[in-house]
Amino acid sequence: MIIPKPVRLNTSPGRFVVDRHTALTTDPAFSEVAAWLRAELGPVVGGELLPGTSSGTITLSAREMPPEAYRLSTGAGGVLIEAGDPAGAFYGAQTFRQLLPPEAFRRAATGQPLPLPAVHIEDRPRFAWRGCLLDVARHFLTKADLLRFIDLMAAHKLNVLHLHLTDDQGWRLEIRRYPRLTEVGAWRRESQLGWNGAMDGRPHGGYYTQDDIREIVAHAARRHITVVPEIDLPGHTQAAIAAHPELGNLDVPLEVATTWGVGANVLNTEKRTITFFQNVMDEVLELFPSPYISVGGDECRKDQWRASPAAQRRIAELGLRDEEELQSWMIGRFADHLAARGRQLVGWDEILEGGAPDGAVIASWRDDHGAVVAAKAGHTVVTCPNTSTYLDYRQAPDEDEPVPFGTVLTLDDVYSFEPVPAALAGDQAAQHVIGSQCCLWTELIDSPRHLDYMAFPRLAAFAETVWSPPERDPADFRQRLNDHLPRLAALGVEYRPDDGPLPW
Ligand code: TNX
Repeated sequence: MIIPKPVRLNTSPGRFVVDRHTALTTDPAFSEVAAWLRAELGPVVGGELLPGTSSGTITLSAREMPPEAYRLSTGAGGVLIEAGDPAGAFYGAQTFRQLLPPEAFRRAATGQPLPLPAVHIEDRPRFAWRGCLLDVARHFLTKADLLRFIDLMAAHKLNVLHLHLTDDQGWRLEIRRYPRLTEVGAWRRESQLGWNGAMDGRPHGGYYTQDDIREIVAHAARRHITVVPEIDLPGHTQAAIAAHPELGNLDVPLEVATTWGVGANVLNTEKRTITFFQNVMDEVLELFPSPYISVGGDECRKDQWRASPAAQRRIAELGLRDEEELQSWMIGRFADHLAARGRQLVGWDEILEGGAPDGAVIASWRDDHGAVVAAKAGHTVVTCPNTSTYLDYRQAPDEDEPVPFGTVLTLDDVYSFEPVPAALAGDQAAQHVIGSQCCLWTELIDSPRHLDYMAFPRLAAFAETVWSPPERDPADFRQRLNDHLPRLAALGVEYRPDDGPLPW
């Protein structure tokens, strides 16, 4: 039936039918949820789901309940969704939609009545951070495709979109103060076909205007998704340096990167470079209301700093031990800047290496070590170990899968992921793990179709690891997935079939 699996679900005899006469009544607190439900279901059943109390009514009702929790009762008398906040009501509405036949997910105006079984469901999420990282830097995703992806996340009750906006191969966010970041940084000549492959011969680029971002953030907010922007630094910055050579360490001009891997080009540690990025951050903060802002901090190669007299002078002047501490000092400047504006810095686990600033949220991707160290040091932690959550890795060791990248990560691997590291089991520090995210890096994912194929159905399995209670039953999940795949198909998602790859 439902994915992610609800905490409690009881079925009883009887059913209800949503049709063009069905009414929808809401507590004023949930009027946005009601509007969403009307927009999704109205066209399918050929009605408007107007307020009223006809024989068949869907009711959204406010109760004292924990954040994001809901109760859903359906039966001959109608549908009752109870929640304590709009997020809970929204999740109740999402579950309600999954009780309907898959046709409920279509865009066609079939006008057909939609039956649903009688159930009683009580549900609430296990974790507060149920995320998905999307890399729009390596390959740009248009606004329309991004809005659609947000809808798909919401259908799986995910609530954080970690948007990786900048990298060596592209800068995807308009910054009014520094237009060259997108004029130059958003475009590249061509890129590698595979990891070490030939060039594809296709120029690539694109960026979001600030108006686009406002629309994306508002669309996500209506679906109870927080967009956490990432401006990755001091590594992964070649596109920015291509646009503004004064940010780099070399005197030679650079172009936006056209190859994959961990680049050698990193920001210099001049005061004006830090000011530059603080100014960038100020525009980011205006656009993204998220309490969390990521400055990346991953995979920063230190060779250029080792070779740079200016960086070495900076180390001496600050009394630092080495380049790791220099990176920490730099990250610290952004932590302070964000904290003074009421936001919390997010960084990858590498920022622990030279000491992470107090209050930093650690996104731990390499293995559990960083997560364990960070949690024990009192940091808030989001886990996303690549070996369990990287959906850019292929789903089977099959030559018909798309050009391989990383290791193999099957649907079962994702389903069996436990967000709290085993080394923290039973430890007080486990409380610092606020959730997890799956990650879609897009070096080799160059189209929305390819993104669908890599994301689904594994994202559905991931959603269950962060929403549902920790017990897992793979056979039960497979059965529910059989109900779920037709929903994805009705939504037009080109998911990977369970019995083998589509040939790519
Ligand atoms: C590592 S995860 C990266 C990304 C790559 C990814 C590919 C992380 C913080 N850095 O830059 O895209 O691997 O799977």
